[in-house]
Parts: sequence; C-alpha cells; structure tokens
Amino acid sequence: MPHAPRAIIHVDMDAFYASVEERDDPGLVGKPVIVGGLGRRGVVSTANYQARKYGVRSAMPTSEARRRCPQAVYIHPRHERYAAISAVVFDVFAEYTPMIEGLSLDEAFLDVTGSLRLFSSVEVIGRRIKDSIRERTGLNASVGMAHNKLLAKLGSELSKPNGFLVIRPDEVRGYLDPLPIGRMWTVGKVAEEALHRVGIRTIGDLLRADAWRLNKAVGERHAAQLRALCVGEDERPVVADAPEVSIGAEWTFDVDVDDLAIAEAWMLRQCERVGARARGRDVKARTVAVKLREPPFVTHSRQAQLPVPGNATPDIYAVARRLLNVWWHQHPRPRLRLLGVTLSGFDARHGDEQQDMFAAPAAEKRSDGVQDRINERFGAGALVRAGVLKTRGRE
Ligand code: TTP
Ligand code: MG
Repeated sequence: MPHAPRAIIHVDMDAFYASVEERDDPGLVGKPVIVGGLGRRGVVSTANYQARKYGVRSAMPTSEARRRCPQAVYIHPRHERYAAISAVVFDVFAEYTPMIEGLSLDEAFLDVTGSLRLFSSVEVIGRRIKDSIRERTGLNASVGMAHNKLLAKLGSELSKPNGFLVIRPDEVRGYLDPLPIGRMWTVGKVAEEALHRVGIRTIGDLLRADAWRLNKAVGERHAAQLRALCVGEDERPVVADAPEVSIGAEWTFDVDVDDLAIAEAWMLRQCERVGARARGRDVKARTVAVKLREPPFVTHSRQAQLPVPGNATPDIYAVARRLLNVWWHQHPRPRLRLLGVTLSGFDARHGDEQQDMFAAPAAEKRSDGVQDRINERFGAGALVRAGVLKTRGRE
C-alpha cells in the first residue's frame, strides 16, 4: 500500500555561531567574522558569509584562515550562548509538531504532516517558523520543504543563505539532475571517485547510466539504493528526539567563593536558567538537585523533592537554597569552585489544576513569564532578579 504523502521541513540556521556573535555585537555586522579555536592548533568552527568569500571554511586550521582573511574578526566559541539560542529555535519548532529530529544545535528535521489541517500547507508552516525564529532570535534560518527528508534538506541547502524553498514532486528531477553526484546522501569520497571513473558526474548521469556500469562502480546494493535516492525517493522517517530527562545549569568560578550570600546569588541565577528552560518546554519537575564542588575536585550532590511538581524559579530556588545552606553549615570552611542545579522527574504538560499552598505567590510566578519573554528577546540574562545582581562583574 503506498504511504500517504508526508510534509517534511528541514531547518538550518545560516552561519550559526557567527550570526549569534553578530547579533550580540552589532559592531561586527558587515565585517568578516570567523568563530573558532584561536590557539596554535585551533580550527575554524564557522565563518560568516563575508569571510567565506575569501575561501574560509569550517574545519580549516585557523592559521590558514588568518592567511586568507587577516582582516576578519576572530572569536572564540561561546557554546553556552549558542545552546541558549538553539533552545529558543527548538521551542519554535515545538509549536508546530512534536516530531522534531535535531541533527545539531542549528539543524533539524520536522514532520508536520499531522499539523497540515491546522495550518493549511507546509509552506505556511515553514514561513511561520522562519519568521518566528527571526523575531525571537534576530537570526536567519534557511528552510526547505518537501515530501521527504532528502528533498527537504536539499531545499534548505539550495536556497541558503536566508533560504526558503519547497520542492514539489513534479520539480524533483529539475533540481536533482544537474547536481554533482558527490552531493548525494551516501556518496562519500570513495564512491564519488568510483562513479567519476565510469563517467558519472551528476545525478542525471547516474539515472542515465547502464545498470552494469553502475553496479561495477559501487556494487549492486549501493547501486539500487542510489538509483532510488537519485529519483528523489527517501522513506526515512523523522525520528523524534527522546524527551529530556533532566535540565541542568552550572557555573565554574574563576575565584573560589567563600561567601554564602554570593553563593546563593549564583544559585538563584542557575535556578532562573533551569526554570526558564523547563517553562519553555512546558514541563514540571519533581526533583531539584544541587551540585557543589569544593576545590580542587571534590563534588557533593544533594537533592530534594518539590512539594508539588513545578517550574517556577522561586519554588526551585527555595529548595536549592535550603540544600546549599545545609551543606554550607555542615562544613567548617566552606568554599566552592563550582555550583549547579538540575531538575528531573518531569511530569509533562499537566495544567495548573493542582493548587499548592506552599508554592510561590501568584504575582512572583507571573514575573517568571515576563522575565522569560524579555530574556527570549534580549538574550538570557537580560533581565534577572535583584538577588542575582551580586553575581555581575564576577564572571
Ligand atoms: P553548519 O550548519 O554546518 O554551518 P553554519 O550554520 O555555520 O553555516 P551554513 O549552515 O549557513 O552553511 O554548522 C552549524 C554550526 O556548527 C556552525 O555555526 C559551527 C558548528 N560547526 C563546527 O563547530 N565545526 C564544523 O566543522 C561545522 C561544519 C560546524
Ligand atoms: Mg547552519
């Protein structure tokens, strides 16, 4: 029985790390920007499109990038920042489907077949996703749409940067045939060379090739698979990511902390981070665990339950603070090198029907929502509770 047509979207952020850096420092806009290791053996993580004009590419030694583009701005990667922006992007996806297969921080497949009735077409969903990402992060995503993964990904690749392309069944050959065979999924360096030796240089060449010539080049099994891919057939399902089992945030101090008030301020800050992530994912945690590391490497963990599952920062902090204080007073000369908090024991997506007299007052919880929206717009940390300000200038 033939399968009903699917609606697949592939999203890939443009020059992701470099675009985040440009967004955070508008002074960079218009300049070549290269993000990567800056040491002697460093390699380029990514280059923005201005720097790519000079031939700078991902995985190139940074020393070679400096030769090709000495005038570029070179930046050491800030993974935590990219992960935070990635979470905002993935939250946009989750508004359209639970079928999200993340490939990296900046790239995912979505199966939106089940959402078509609500949003009329894959194009409408793709456009809304692209616009929401732009609104909430200030960054450009390239979006490809088609009835399978192969073609959806091709759509984003061909239209990048700032791309948007639907590939319909009757357009498949027009897009695929002229492409170099090396760009086809499953064709690595070895297969590419073997195919070149028998005169197959494009996808169209492969489809016109004699069966024996193709079999001779790559073997019968790969040949059959390749023929299907080259006509644009791809049955691979979108495999939804496993739900998170925990959400954690931690911080390592440059200078060990021996003042409880400062430690508490840092703890509040980590509670805000994990709370925001739990609220963004619409999950409530049962368990709050704190991680406390004494210099140099002795790590203590303490955990406790929330009175009822929750994700409000004041509730999380109430538990984390108590755990921190108990630990602090049990130690003769407490000092911390690292401090962190982790939520787990998630109760997914239940409403607010459960009332709890111990939970934070409603007004304080409302401030979580406002804070989340401001942090989403201006970057995590744009708005923090007053207690957290003690941690500023100590990073
Ligand atoms: P990519 O999506 O491959 O590249 P990109 O987003 O920088 O550029 P574009 O998609 O517009 O071509 O990778 C996403 C991020 O992953 C990238 O910004 C940096 C990181 N990365 C590395 O750290 N090392 C690598 O070798 C590659 C390819 C990417
Ligand atoms: Mg990308």
